Amino acid sequence: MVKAYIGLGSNIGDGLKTLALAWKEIAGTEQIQAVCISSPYCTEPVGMESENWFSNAVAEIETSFSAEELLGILQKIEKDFGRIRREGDVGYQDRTLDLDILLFGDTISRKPLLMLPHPQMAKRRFVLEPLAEIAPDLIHPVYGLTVSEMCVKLAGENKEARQKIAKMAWPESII
Ligand code: PH2
Ligand code: MG
Ligand code: MG
Repeated sequence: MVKAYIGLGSNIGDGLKTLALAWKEIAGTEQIQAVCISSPYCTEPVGMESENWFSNAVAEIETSFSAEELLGILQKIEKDFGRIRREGDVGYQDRTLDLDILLFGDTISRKPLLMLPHPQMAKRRFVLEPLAEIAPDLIHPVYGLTVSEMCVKLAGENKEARQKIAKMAWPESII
């Protein structure tokens, strides 16, 4: 079994509900054991022009799937939740559900379709803060820093560190 971390995001529709249902779907998949999910966060869009703020969270799982198999499972769930990818789309689009593999054990992969660890994670507050909530001492296999240290580093760094995010709570009715 490999420990993996998944970033969940949604900025169309009821994001909290979508993330909670997607987590149930992931947790109910054979060969995946759900460990935990962070609180949800309401986050300003980064790297795209959109009026729709995101709901984001990070989940920890253990799995006997390969990273490629896990990616296939997550892409199917995205599709089942109405994610539409149009040919010719440039840049990031609003989405009902985005599921990204952030870390897959200590795997380092530079395959264009599956870069691991996720190449943008060190710059994204909406990833690092929920990840720090559930795995503050986890060491990034490339940077050799803990997630807590990465949060501190990002805070001192660039304009994306000023991305607005607010920690929320899961409504009791949905988790
Ligand atoms: N995902 C992106 C691009 N920008 N911004 C926020 N706040 N949350 C996201 O999940 C997100 C984003 C590409 O996947
Ligand atoms: Mg993403
Ligand atoms: Mg994605």
